Amino acid sequence: MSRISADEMRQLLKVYFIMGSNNCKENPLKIAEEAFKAGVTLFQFREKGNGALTGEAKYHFAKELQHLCKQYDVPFIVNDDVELALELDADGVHIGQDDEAAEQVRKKLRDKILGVSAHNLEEAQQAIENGADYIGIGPVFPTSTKEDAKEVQGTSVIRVLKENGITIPIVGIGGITPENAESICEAGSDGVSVITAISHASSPSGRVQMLKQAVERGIANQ
Ligand code: TZP
Ligand code: MG
Repeated sequence: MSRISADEMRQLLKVYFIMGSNNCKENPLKIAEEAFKAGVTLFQFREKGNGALTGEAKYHFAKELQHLCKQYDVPFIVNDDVELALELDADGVHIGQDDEAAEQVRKKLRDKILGVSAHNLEEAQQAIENGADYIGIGPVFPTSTKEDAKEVQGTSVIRVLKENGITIPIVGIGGITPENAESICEAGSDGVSVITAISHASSPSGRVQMLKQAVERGIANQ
């Protein structure tokens, strides 16, 4: 195996669904399956915050979601927990600035996908140097999903990265909906990563389709 190419990564970032059991009001597996059927391109298992599963329960839930991902050919990324990702032979890991150092995680992951959250040009450059395959930028819009989220930045950081010649695949995060997704991609993002927009949707499949269309419109206007 070799590292994922930037072009392949960009395709996967188009509709990146992130979810944990506590982000759902109904059966999480049912929501995920509906979303996958409608064309989610990448999935992140993010089991954290109030009421999150731990230990065995977390492990089994992750396994169920990974199984579903395999069924629908959606790569399975694990948030923060590098050991879990390796144990499950997941497709990759996403880490933030306060998690294990990206350089170390890259060594452990070998060729698996590594995503790193960055909030400015310096953090982005560092993540690239440390072996990231893509960078998550946000919160782009106000969100109540992440309690310790940093200041809302709109699309300004994405624009700054593009203006400074950053070519690594980029995905926006935070408060993204079908209504604002186009503007994020227009600014230079390769796609959108969302939790609530899909996990709380009365029709997850309808929501995925709307996000996909908005992303394609935004990319066409880059
Ligand atoms: N990182 C920055 S904002 C955020 C994370 C994990 C939460 C995004 O959730 P939502 O519900 O799509 O706003
Ligand atoms: Mg983290």
